[in-house]
Amino acid sequence: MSEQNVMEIQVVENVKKINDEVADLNRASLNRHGVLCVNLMGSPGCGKTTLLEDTLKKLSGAMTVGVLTGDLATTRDARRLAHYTDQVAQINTGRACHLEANQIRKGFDLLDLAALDLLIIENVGNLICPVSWDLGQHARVGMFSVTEGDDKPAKHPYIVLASDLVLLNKVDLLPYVTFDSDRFYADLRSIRDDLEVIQTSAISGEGLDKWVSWIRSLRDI
Ligand SMILES: Nc1nc2c(ncn2[C@@H]2O[C@H](COP(=O)(O)OP(=O)(O)OP(=O)(O)O)[C@@H](O)[C@H]2O)c(=O)[nH]1
Ligand SMILES: [Mg+2]
Repeated sequence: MSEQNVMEIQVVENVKKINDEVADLNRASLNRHGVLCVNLMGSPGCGKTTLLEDTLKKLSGAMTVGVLTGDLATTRDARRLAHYTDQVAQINTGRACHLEANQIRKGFDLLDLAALDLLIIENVGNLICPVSWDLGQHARVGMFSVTEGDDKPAKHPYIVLASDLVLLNKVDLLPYVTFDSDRFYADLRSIRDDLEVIQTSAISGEGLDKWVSWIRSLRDI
């Protein structure tokens, strides 16, 4: 291995170490303000923002919810969510495929943490990169959808390993797509047999109450 390669590996390791330190600072700030933080991760278009729109509607009046939403290039998700909360900010990552802890720290300045009960981070649509970057969240949620294919847990085991809950979204489309639920669950169980899975649909509303109850139960931990 050349000297240059060794240097490159060290740089990446240092960046990850700094990220983890900032993530710990984020967690401390959240704890100081009594804010529960959930990091929602899933592929592009699996339905993250739609789920958050429904979540904000369901939690309206019960919890004050803020959202930091990550996207490469647009403010569209933040604009959608701004219909339901004024505690929302968009983080544009440029070419980066995930959010990092320092971006969340800067995002805190755009929100009133003291006013929040819950902060949800919508990570950049990607099943791989977000998994490796601690943001200071208390829980990670991995989201799949039936239109992506039943092989995604097997092909992306690290999001399964890192998640505290998995959502399987767009189940209203099951009659119309080729998706073998048995295979999906067998693969997922072979990676983590203890992991809770909630099937959700923005169209039928299936699973949304369960999802909201899961969030509420986190506050009791
Ligand atoms: N049939 C069906 N469509 C859904 C469901 N949830 C979301 N969609 C649709 O899927 C598309 C993508 O939804 P978004 O919520 O924007 O997905 P996202 O994961 O936030 O996408 P990115 O932020 O680009 O990664 C939209 O056309 C939604 O209307 C669902 O449960 N069922
Ligand atoms: Mg989105």
